[in-house]
Amino acid sequence: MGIRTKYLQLVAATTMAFSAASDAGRTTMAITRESGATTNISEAQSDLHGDSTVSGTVKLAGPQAVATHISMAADPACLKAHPAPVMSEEVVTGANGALKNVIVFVSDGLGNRAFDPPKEPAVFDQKSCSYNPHILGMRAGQTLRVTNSDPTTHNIHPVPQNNREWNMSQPPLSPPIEQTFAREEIIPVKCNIHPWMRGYIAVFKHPYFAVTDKNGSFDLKNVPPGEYTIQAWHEKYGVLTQKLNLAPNQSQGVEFVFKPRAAD
Ligand SMILES: [Cu+2]
Repeated sequence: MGIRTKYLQLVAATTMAFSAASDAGRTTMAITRESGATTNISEAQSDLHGDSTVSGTVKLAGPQAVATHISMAADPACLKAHPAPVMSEEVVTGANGALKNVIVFVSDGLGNRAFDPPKEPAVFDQKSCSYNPHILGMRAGQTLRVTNSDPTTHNIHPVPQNNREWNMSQPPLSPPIEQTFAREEIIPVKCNIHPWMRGYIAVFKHPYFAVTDKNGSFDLKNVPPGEYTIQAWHEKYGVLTQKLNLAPNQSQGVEFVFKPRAAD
């Protein structure tokens, strides 16, 4: 049974009526039951989630990449934060070619399902003159909270293609900067003061994304059954795509292998 069929049956069974309204440019929905009680969208949207999982690993084929060092000598406060040499986070590999910092996500197959963003902010911290996390996955419309944990000034500057560009200075002990991104996009982030600082904010309209850990592992949980296109994005090696058909209550494994060209 397809998710659409299942969903329609669910709607019929509970005799819910949907109404849509536009609130300050953002579409919201209310659900009215026969009793007249109204529930909020998060309850309604839990119906959109499934019980299937896509999990797996991302690997880098071929010789292990040579880690590169970053020099933070231009700012004594940054240099002081690192007694040991600082390694670039662009290519981070683990055992057996495991590739860290790949964002894996559903790129197609959810149709016109709409998911309300979480109320909690997504936190992007500037710590020891690096971005933490290096790649932040968050939702369109969710609050991005940028914090500065360093005793030096940063100037955070996301460089989007499909969202509004901004850059803001954040001296030590400043309050958090809060912003939102309206549209899906993987946005490079730089610091206008420290040229080595580079991170990414990946913005999605749905909750089915994950960033690989040092084992190259990821999990996409609570995915509804359906036919999906899954992508794995890496800042240096680009995008890999796979299609899969996910049955209800199924755990499906997927492996992505980046095969860099010699020039990479
Ligand atoms: Cu900085």
